[in-house]
Amino acid sequence: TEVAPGAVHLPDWLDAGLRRELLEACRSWARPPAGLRTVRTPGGGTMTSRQVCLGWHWYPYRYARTAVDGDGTPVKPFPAWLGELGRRAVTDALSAGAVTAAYDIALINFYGADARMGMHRDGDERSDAPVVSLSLGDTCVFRFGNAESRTKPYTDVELRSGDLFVFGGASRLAYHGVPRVYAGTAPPELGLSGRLNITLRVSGFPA
Ligand code: MD5
Ligand code: FE
Repeated sequence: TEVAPGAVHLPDWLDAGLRRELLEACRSWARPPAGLRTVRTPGGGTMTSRQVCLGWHWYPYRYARTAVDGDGTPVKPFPAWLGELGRRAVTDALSAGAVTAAYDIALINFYGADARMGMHRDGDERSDAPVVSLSLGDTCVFRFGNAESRTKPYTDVELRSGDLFVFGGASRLAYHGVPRVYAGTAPPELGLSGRLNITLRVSGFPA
């Protein structure tokens, strides 16, 4: 389903094996060093999701090679298999033959029952390649807005465990957020309490 130009939602895209493998990988990435952390914004705010990065470490509002706002250790490497998954996601969501530069960043956010993400734009990368978003665990409301302001018009979409969302083209710099997570809605067989969102991005930075 195309939610906006360049924004494509493919529900239930991940197969059962990949869901389990991704969750297991997230559990290992979450461990120290350079593991899951709470992000503090310069204005004194605290993000309610907790985050771990691969490839490049995001902190408000730039990237580094070490967990500068965590334990200071080198960011974990971005695995090749995750990049291949990103390319397959783009091929499936956009017109066949869509090409994109190599994915080299993963930002993984863990949402407990009370976690939210305020309306924001992802503008710290130097590439206009589509962002690939994969969801596991609890269902959430994903609010997809416009490129001009944090306010209306926006479209609310429910993202469920196994869903793929690709944000490219005119949607790449749109405001978006997660106003609510539905606690206890994760498929029981996954064994995840809460929600995981994995975004794959192209940095456009010199290696
Ligand atoms: C989430 N994560 O559900 C969302 C899904 C984040 C974040 O927002 O920054 O980790 S990814 C949504 C996204 C990413 C890039 C562009 C656009 C949406 N967009 O153009 O709407 O936890
Ligand atoms: Fe975002």
